[in-house]
Order: sequence, then structure tokens, then C-alpha cells
Amino acid sequence: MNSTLHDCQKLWINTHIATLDPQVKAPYGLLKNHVIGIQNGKITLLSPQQNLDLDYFKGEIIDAQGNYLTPGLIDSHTHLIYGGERSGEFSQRLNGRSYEEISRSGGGIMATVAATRALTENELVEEARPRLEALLVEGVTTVEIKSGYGLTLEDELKMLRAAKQLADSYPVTLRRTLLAAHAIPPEFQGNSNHYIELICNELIPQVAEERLADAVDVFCENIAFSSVQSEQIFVAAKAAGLGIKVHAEQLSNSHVSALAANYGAWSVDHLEYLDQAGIEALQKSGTVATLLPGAFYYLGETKKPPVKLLRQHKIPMALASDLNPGSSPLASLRLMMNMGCVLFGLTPEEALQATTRNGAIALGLGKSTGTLSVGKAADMLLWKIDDPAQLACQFGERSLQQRIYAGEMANV
Ligand code: DI6
Ligand code: FE
Repeated sequence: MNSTLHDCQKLWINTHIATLDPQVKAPYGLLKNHVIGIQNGKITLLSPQQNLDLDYFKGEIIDAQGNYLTPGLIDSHTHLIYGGERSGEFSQRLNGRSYEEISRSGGGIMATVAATRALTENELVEEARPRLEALLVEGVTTVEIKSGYGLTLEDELKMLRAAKQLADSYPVTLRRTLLAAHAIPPEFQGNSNHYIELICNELIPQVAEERLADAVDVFCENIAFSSVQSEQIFVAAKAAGLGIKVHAEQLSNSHVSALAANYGAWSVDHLEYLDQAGIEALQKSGTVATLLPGAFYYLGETKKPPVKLLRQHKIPMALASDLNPGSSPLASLRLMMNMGCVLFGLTPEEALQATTRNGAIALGLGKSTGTLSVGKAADMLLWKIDDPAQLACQFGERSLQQRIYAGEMANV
């Protein structure tokens, strides 16, 4: 018996494996006619099928019948815990009011803050359940959830705890991000620096101490926080040992991407107004550029992120849903892959990299998930397709046959 088979409890045979591993020099890191073996939730073997003598294998064999395996999908930017809904704003915007106008007149994020504060942790979990389930049935195996609709110490912690309670009831890896700097709370209007102090001096240390989040995020925008305030948050996050992410250059260029990159940010997200200097800073730091085509589409934006320049500078690009009630009420990562190609010009291969490998890096999980490589989590999807490009090209069909989480069959 081949010695490496000893390291496997289960094997998937008769499959083509889109590893997404950059070491595998083929489109999608494709290994045709390979076998993948797993043990204790991790990948332990990748081998051409013809090299293995399976007659003596004592574990479980799953016949993939010539179908394709990919890594589990990673939605690296969501706001899926919240109360209420904002379809009224949708109608207002269809009548010509802008997102910024609605926000400045007390709607927008503040409307969701009021609705979120009014709910208990358990109620938030129940409200969010259908949204998370929508992502999971499509093949998401790792999801990031942000706070940011509480904006008080207790309500931000309530959101982070709700995210954990929710994700604990599903086969999914959760990463949590503290986005207390999402909007200036009513209690601090005209006094946003005091709110930033509260975040830096109290909230971030407590969240780090109690391990309630993995990273910290800021909405740096004219209608939210300045780049100076963002930098204070980056300093505090770094001191607390948390990752850094930022909503950057979405509606204007505040040059915060370069600033965040200098602090070693995991990702900078949106980037419609990102310039050459920003791209060069990302290149130096290895920061992921996360593109959010759902918000671009839903807000009817016209300025597109500089995808050609990002590609030229070899910046890893991620795609995420940005699932939230105001600017992207779109619970589908497959739709984002399609939009990433149609609206932003990504290739289907880039779209799949963006929702697997690069999503993992954007969450500080590049070593443990995101590609099908020996040693990484056995989070895998089996698709009835003839070409991995179909995953970005098509939308709405049911080609996912098996959703495998940590080596276990985990269809949702
Ligand atoms: N992400 C956000 O946090 C804000 N925009 C975005 O793309 C808005 C969220 C909201 O309107 O509730
Ligand atoms: Fe967002």
C-alpha cells in the first residue's frame, strides 16, 4: 500500500481538482484525474489517480464521477448581522436621491443602527439566519461578519456575540471584524474624536482581551471617518494584535489605502477611487484589494476600481458580497463572481481566486484555507461542471453536488 494512503481516512476519486494553489502551474491550479485524501479535517494527499493502488485502502472512498473539486468559497466582507431593512431607501434612490443624501438626512446606516440596537442578541441571530444560509447553500465555507450597527460598547459586543452564536450552529468558519467606526453615533454628533477615543481606549482592548474579533475595520469616507481618525484606529488595532481592514476609496479618494497598507492591513475594500500611489503601497505590503461589485451595482456607481492596474502590479484581488441592508442587500457570492467579471473585467479564474485563496488572505487565513493543498483545511466543493469558468459565467443553476466542511459532508 502506498505509504501516503496511510495518512487518509477518506478519498475522493475520479475527480479533477481546481486547487487554486499558485504552485500548481496550470489555470485554476488544475490537477486532472487526481485523488484527494483527508484526515482529521485536513488535506493529507493529492496524487495522480494512476499512481495509487486503491485495492488495499481501508478508509472511505467517494466517487466524484468525473466532476470538479474546488476550495470552499470565502465571503471575506459582510455585514449580515443587523435589524430591520431599508427597501424604502431603495425606492427613494430610484426616484433620484443619492446614498449620501439619504445618509446625511439621518437614514442610511443610522436607520439600521436604531433597528439593531432595539434587538437582543438572540433576535439578531434569528434575523440573520436566512442571510447566512443563503451564502452557505451556494458553497461558502468561511465567512467574515462585521459589527458596526451598534455604535455603543454594549451594542457592538452584542453584534459580535450574535455573529458567533449564529455561525456556531452551522458548518462554517467565522471571522469577526469590529467595525465600531462605521458611522458617528447620534450621542457623539459633532464630537467624533471622542468616539474614536472610546473605540481605541476601551472597545478595541476589550474585544482583543475577550477574543471577540480577529480584525478591526473603519469606514473612511466623507460621510464617516477621516484618514487621520482611521490611522488612530489602525494604531490601536495593531497594538492589540488585531488585523486591519478598511472601507477605502469607495465614494472619494482619501488615500487611506496607502495608509492602511503601511500598517500591514490584511485588506482594503471597495477601491473605486484608488490611485497609482495607493496601488504601489499595496504592492509593498502584500495587502489584498477587495472589490465589492454588489455595492457598485446596487448604488448605480459609474467609477470602477482600477482592475487593470491592480492586475499589472500583481495585487491579490478578492471579491466579497458586502452583504448589508443599504448598499448591497445581495446574499450571493456567486453573483459577485459574475459581477466581478461583467462589471469590473475580472477573468473567471480571477473571480474564483478572489473568492477562495485571496479571500483567505484578506482574513489572515492564507496559511490554513483558501486552496486545496496538503496541510490546509478540507473545505471543498464538488461541482457538476465541465469547466471551472462556469462558476463565474453562470448564476442560479444548481451545480453544487457536495459541500464538504473540515472533511465532512456538510450540505446546508
Ligand atoms: N459597506 C458599508 O459598510 C457601507 N457601505 C459599504 O459598502 C454601508 C452600509 C449600509 O448602508 O448599511
Ligand atoms: Fe462594507
